[in-house]
Formats: sequence, structure tokens, C-alpha cells
Amino acid sequence: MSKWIPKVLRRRPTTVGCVVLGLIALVQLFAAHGYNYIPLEDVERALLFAVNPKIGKENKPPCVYGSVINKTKTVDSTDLPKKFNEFMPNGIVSGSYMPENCRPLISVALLVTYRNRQNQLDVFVPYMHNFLRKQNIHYKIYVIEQEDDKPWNKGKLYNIGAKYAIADKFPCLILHDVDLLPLDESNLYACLGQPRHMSASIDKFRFVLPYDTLVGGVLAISSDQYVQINGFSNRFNGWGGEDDDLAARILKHNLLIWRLPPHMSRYSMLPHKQEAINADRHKIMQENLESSARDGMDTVRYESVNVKDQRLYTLIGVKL
Ligand code: BGN
Repeated sequence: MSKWIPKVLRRRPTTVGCVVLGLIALVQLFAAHGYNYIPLEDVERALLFAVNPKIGKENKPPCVYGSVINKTKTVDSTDLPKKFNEFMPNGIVSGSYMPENCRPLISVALLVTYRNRQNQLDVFVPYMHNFLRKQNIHYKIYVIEQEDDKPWNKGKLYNIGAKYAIADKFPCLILHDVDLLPLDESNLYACLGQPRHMSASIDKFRFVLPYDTLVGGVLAISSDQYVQINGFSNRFNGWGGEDDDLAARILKHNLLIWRLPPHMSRYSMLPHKQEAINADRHKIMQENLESSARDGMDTVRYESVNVKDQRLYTLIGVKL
């Protein structure tokens, strides 16, 4: 080997490869986690205060939220429960919880789309009740299960779930992947004045937001805004794209995508195998951008829906 090649590079290609990969990983690790977000001091003002009109007017002091968004406790990914714990909390009826000592100013419906991931649901549901009960909000968990063998259609499931939650008079919808667990207690589950991408910092993506218009994972959107954009396209079968299409709908309606600071937006992703990828997703998204046909919550078609009130969540079983 020529003596002009520095000694450090006079190694086997695999060694050089490993060093290069290691350097890339290091650069990524220290890369700016930068994304635009609402500064902590403005978060309270950005909250959408709206309660479900169905909840009775109780003579309790109003709940406070400043103490929630200023919490500093963070769960370490490695401390997350791996298995279903025997968590059987009191005070939860059909997946719904009301704060005990104060009158909530915020009601949210958590919509969780689901199929065939029982072990994740068994961790997710108790974890979320534990997490949300500390937030002074009124909430209800809906699990929308696709009960057929057709290709997975997350957009349709969300559209159907949203119809039910809106009929139940929830003013704020939180669209939630079943494999994402929030780590920061300050991550208040609430809508903001604009659609809010909540899962900006996921461990699987090394806590870096992959791109600015990502709205997949966990998104909080007011029921009014969901209706305004007519929800998701029903045309995406299989994995991917439906969330990017939703982002396009949000922006087309002159709405914005807001986020909270990274230290409030961390999530851990439960391991799972990759769903079948939709090879047509780019094409469908392009067609949707150019089309003026109505396609969304108000045109969603399905074979049957079966609603079952269970203790820790309301199950909306759907055959597409
Ligand atoms: C993107 C997917 C999203 C997914 C994120 C994060 C597409 C492009 C379709 C036009 N988008 O690449 O659906 O949420 O990754 O995993 O595939």
C-alpha cells in the first residue's frame, strides 16, 4: 500500500466502513434536534380549553394545567413495562375518566387504531390510563379495531372513530398509534389552537423529527378542524402515506402544524414488525392533490360497525 495513504486508512475495507458508519452515527447523535415549537412560556395560552358538554356541572374548583406542563419527570425507555401489568384502576368507566378533585377545562377523545397487536394493547391501555389520570383532563379512550383480513386502512378507521367521538361531543381528538408511549409527564394531552403533532421526538428515530410535515404517530386536532379538513382520505390501503396526505389537507385549509418543545414530546416505540407497505402510496397522494372529488370522513364506507363498552376502553369493531 502506498506510503502516501495515511496510516489510519491503511486498514481492511470493513474496518474503514465501520469507522465511517460510527462517525455518521456520532454526527447524527449530536445533530440539532431542531424543529420549530411553541416556547414553554406560551404553551398555556395556546391550549384549546373546551369540555364535553355532556359532563355535568360540578361545584369544584377549576383544574389547573400549568402544574402539568411544568412537570419534569420523564420515564426512561428502559423502565417501560414490557408486559401487561395487573392495573385495574378505579374511576374508569368505558375507558373514560374524570378528575376527582377539580372541574376539568379540557376533554379529549383518544382514538387508537388497532389490529392484531394484543401484546401492545395490553401495555398501552394501562400505561395511558396511568399517564393521563395525572393530567387533570377529562378523557375517553376509543380503540378502533379493523376486524377483517382486508388491507389495513388507518384513514378509514380514524374517520369512523372520529364520527363516534364527535357524536359523543368530544371537542378534541387525539389520534394515537398503539405502539407509542409518551415519556414526559409534561406532555399534556390537549388540543392547541392549531393541529398539534405530539410525537415529535421518538426513540426509534433517535429523538429526531424525521421531517417537518410529519403528522403520523400522535396528532391532536380539534373536532371542528377534523370536520373542516374532512378527516383522512379513505384511499390508502396498507402502510404509509395516509398521514402525509392528512398533512397536505391540513395545510391546504390554511391550518398549521404546531409542536411543543422536544423535552415535552418524547415517546418510546414498542417493537413490532413492519406492516405491508402500500406501493401505491405516492401515486394516491399525487392523485389526491390534483383531485377535487370528495373523499374523507363524510364519504367513508364500511360493511359493519360494532361498539362495545369495555371497562378500560370503548371498542369500535369495524369490518371494512
Ligand atoms: C414516511 C411515510 C409516512 C410515515 C413516516 C414515518 C410515505 C410517503 C407517502 C407519499 N410516508 O415515509 O406514512 O408515517 O414515514 O414512519 O411513505
